[in-house]
Amino acid sequence: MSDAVAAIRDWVIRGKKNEAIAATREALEAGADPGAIMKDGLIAAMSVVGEKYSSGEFFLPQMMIAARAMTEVVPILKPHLVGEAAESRGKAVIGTVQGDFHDIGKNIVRMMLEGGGYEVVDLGVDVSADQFIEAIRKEAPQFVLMSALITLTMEGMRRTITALDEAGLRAEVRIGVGGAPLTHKYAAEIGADFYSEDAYECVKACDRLIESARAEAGR
Ligand code: B12
Repeated sequence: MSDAVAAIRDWVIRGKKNEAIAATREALEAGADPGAIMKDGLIAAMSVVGEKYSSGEFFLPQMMIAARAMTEVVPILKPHLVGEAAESRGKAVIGTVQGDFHDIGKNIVRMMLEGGGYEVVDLGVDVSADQFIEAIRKEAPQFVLMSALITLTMEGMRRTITALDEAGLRAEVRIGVGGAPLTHKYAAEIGADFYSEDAYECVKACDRLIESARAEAGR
């Protein structure tokens, strides 16, 4: 990892948003790879913050100021990470499940999908199964994407999928799930169509599903 990326990571861990912003601008001007700033700088910072919180070195306020620093740096990176797509590839409804207020990862997924040419309807955080159902009826998306960061709130994904089934909507959409505590195994167990470990993989998974639906329709 370059010194510039390490510096951004360390400013975010310390919650120093102005310094993190300045370091990010400088690194971009010096030609640093924006993908590396995201992955090895910002996302790595959040892992360290999570570890420090788990070990008792950090408390909620430190976690909050680090999260705020990260949230402020992301828009600076956005134009360097995502292009302008010419045509819409498809529509996705995205939200963080009920009881969960973590949205940094979801917002990155939304940003990368928009850059990849998808129209994204963002339902925000603490989204109930009923709210997902209402949005599917209104928006008719190809994809429903759910994020969860807390082990206990992951069950909101299962509840939502069951509710979609009961509402007769399950076959209308492809369901993708993600968030730090998720696994392929859990995604399969609750009947999701895919799990991706990061935003880049999520765009690729949606692309693959769109391509196979097109191939199927052309057959
Ligand atoms: C920042 C943070 C916060 C911030 C959130 C700010 C915000 N606006 O989101 C604040 C300080 C508010 C917060 C609050 C809490 N937090 Co918190 N938080 C974190 C922390 C440090 C980082 C999360 C993060 O943003 N990571 C960076 C992003 C980019 O990564 P990501 O979310 O995983 O997203 C990537 C992928 O997972 C994927 N992805 C994400 N979503 C989706 C969706 C789809 C469809 C797909 C395909 C992919 C995908 O793509 C993303 C980008 O590549 C984690 C630690 C950790 N290691 O995760 C704890 C952590 C998640 N928090 C935790 C806890 C306990 C809490 C609180 C309960 C604390 C409290 N006592 O109040 C509250 C929860 C309140 C609530 N009900 O939601 C625990 C959860 C423990 C558990 N396993 O259940 C963790 C793991 C910390 C810890 N080690 O204990 N938190």
